[in-house]
Amino acid sequence: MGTKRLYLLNGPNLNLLGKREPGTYGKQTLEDVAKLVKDTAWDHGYEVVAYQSNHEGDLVDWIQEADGEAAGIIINPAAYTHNSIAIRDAVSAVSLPVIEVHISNVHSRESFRHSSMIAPVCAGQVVGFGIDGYRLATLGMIQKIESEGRHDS
Ligand code: DHK
Repeated sequence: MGTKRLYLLNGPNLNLLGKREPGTYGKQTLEDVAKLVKDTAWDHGYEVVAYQSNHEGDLVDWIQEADGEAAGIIINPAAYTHNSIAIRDAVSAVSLPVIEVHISNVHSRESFRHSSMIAPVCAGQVVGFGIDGYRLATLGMIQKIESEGRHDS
């Protein structure tokens, strides 16, 4: 059981949202993403802890930290999606639902983006809806938590 709190984790280069390849990732910033998730969660009585790092180990640490602190994790592992056994193992190690988000449609891009190391151990994946994917993931996560009775306060 977890509290009515979600962790929002974003991986490498997502601190550059808004200026990074706007044709692919849009013009909105990481602050906009955090606000969207926080507002969506708040409407359903959930709070959000949001972190971003360019370092794999930070993401592993926060996934571990979320166990006991949160009821679910929404993560965009960014480039680590495609190669991180460490993040996959961390997701497998915690007893929380995890939803993977990608802003772009990774399946219409280079072939190395088509596979995810993390998705097979996640509860679900949202891909290709721009930053609105984070809102959709938040709603899906809350629905899952509530229907499975995973929160305790
Ligand atoms: C973000 C990245 O930084 C890429 O490395 C992934 C993902 C796709 C996204 O669409 O959010 O391949």
